[in-house]
Amino acid sequence: MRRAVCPGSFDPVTNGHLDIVGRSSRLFDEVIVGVLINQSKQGLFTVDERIELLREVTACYGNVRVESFRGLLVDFCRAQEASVVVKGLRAVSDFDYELQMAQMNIGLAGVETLFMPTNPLYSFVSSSLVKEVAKWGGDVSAHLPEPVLARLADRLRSAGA
Ligand code: COD
Repeated sequence: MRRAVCPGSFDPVTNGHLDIVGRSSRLFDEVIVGVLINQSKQGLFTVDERIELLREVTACYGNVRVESFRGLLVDFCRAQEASVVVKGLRAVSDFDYELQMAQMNIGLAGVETLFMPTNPLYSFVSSSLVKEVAKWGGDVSAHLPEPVLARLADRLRSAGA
């Protein structure tokens, strides 16, 4: 079985992430979305909330699973029996660091990285930028799946932003 991991923080999942997951689901038998548990970084959404949103917006793909992981990505890949990581590349600025991680991951455990060019519609979209724009009342509806948009509005309202 050809199995790939799409890893990230997903705080929250954007249309850019979803585009990569959807395209990966057509290339692999199974795609596992891996949500990093990073105790040193407080997110806007808890890991459980991110997983819930990801499950909701990927439910249309029959071969996508969402799991969390802590520690090294290559250990998660090994536990999931996946030998490929899929990463979206937005711009040259993504490339330097992504290349370093890809080379480290192949050296550590033989895990290959497949780089997928972002859909130009989402090349400037990131979770952090979307949160910042939404916080100041900007329209981010083109960049987020509908359930995420609603949850983000609720969260920012309750945070008094
Ligand atoms: N278009 C296309 N792709 C996108 C877009 C977009 N608009 N936005 C994001 N992506 C893709 C990118 O491939 C990105 O890598 C991925 O989605 C996740 O994005 P984020 O922002 O949610 O997540 P990051 O960048 O914080 O995630 C980093 C990882 C968790 C993948 C990384 O830190 C990691 O592997 N950590 C585990 C610890 C480890 O193994 N460290 C050693 C690495 S060698």
